[in-house]
Amino acid sequence: MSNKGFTSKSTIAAIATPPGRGGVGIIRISGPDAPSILSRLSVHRSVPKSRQATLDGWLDQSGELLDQGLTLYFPGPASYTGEDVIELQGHGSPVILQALLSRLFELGCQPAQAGEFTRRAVEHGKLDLSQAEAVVACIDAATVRAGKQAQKQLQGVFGKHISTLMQRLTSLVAHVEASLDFPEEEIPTLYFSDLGKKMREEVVEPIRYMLASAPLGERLFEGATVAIIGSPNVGKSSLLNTLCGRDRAIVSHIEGTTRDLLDVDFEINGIPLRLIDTAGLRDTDDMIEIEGVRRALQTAGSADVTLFVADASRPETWTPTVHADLFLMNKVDLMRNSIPEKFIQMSVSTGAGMAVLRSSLASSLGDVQMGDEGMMVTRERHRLLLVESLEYIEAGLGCLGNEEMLDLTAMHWRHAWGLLGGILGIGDVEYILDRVFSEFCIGK
Ligand SMILES: Nc1nc2c(ncn2[C@@H]2O[C@H](COP(=O)(O)OP(=O)(O)O)[C@@H](O)[C@H]2O)c(=O)[nH]1
Ligand SMILES: [Mg+2]
Repeated sequence: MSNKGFTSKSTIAAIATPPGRGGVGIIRISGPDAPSILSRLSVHRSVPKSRQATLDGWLDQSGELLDQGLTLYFPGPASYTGEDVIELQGHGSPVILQALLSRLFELGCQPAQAGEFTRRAVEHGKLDLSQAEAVVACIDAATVRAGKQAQKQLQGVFGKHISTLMQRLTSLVAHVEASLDFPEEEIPTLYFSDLGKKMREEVVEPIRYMLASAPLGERLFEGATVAIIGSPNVGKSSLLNTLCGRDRAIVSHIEGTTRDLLDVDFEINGIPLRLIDTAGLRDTDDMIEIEGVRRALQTAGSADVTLFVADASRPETWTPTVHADLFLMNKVDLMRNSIPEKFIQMSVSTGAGMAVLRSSLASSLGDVQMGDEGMMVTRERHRLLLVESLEYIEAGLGCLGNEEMLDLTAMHWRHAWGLLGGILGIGDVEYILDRVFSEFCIGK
């Protein structure tokens, strides 16, 4: 773990609970002076027993009681940050919490930067960088599936897979380097083809497997947009209401009912989605509807997935005029003759075909079943490092056949190792840390 730029000498404090009033408000303190500062704040003028919730009171400058609640003391290194940590659990008044915080600053605490508690945990080797990122993911999880995935990463399952790949790389590089050290020795060519085979099976294939999960993994946290387009009256708004399970959009037999964009958040298989209903595509003289159609086309162009809806009873609605990912034939309760094969046949009225639609939508969002969900790639940062490391591994494999170029193989593979290390925060990664922790909130 890099200790470069390691300046965790100060004692930091921040309000850890979100802004606004709440039942409980929590202030966290971390650093070497935490116990002595607490003993000047507490009515008991002392630090409570470690790891025991203790009823406490906290005083202002003039010795008056500001608030009372529980104080928790976690001596380092067995604490979240690895330093002495103190948590004050008081009442959730923003004014009183702010007054307590100001008092802590008077007593010598520094304001914590965004993510500084977790950053200190990384600097003290309590978490690797992928685990620290998982802390943000746990907070941001919009679905239970995303939350469970973030937990796996926080437990270090993903990081463990990366370090296993790094160990395998190290051993393969060592084999190449050993042969470089003894150039006079006759090394059978089979030796190198075996090394190449091992590299493909033990490193390249697992990385490819992990990368295949990235579209799903990233969408699990970033969400995806799904646009519904089609002619007027085909049942677009009805579909939106059915998918999200509530009466969100006005449905009527009158053409041109939906003129503005209308969106609703929901999930399919735990993937958070924003579903966007649009104005029916048609030529019209109505200025507002023209603008609605323009916005519909724009939305269809930028959505992650576009659903084209047609009306089984009106073949004139069957030809999409813009790109679409899934083709839905609605109202098959009215007619189901000679429907082109690319359409999913469905009826919002009867519920027919809805299960097929949901699963097709999930697969077009990249949903996959993984044997080990802990291998899922959930961040662009991880994906880019994996892709780049794969390029260097391949470059190294390309040089493996030629004895003159073996040193290049070792060099490329060592570089690939360093790229994988970047995922865990190993190496000279100050700039990575700055970027990763800029995503955090204060108090985490
Ligand atoms: N028979 C039948 N009618 C439907 C179905 N889906 C929607 N409708 C009706 O079609 C009309 C237009 O629906 P709407 O959702 O407003 O269409 P939109 O203009 O595409 O948004 C309404 O009268 C709906 O009740 C369906 O599956 N079967
Ligand atoms: Mg509509």
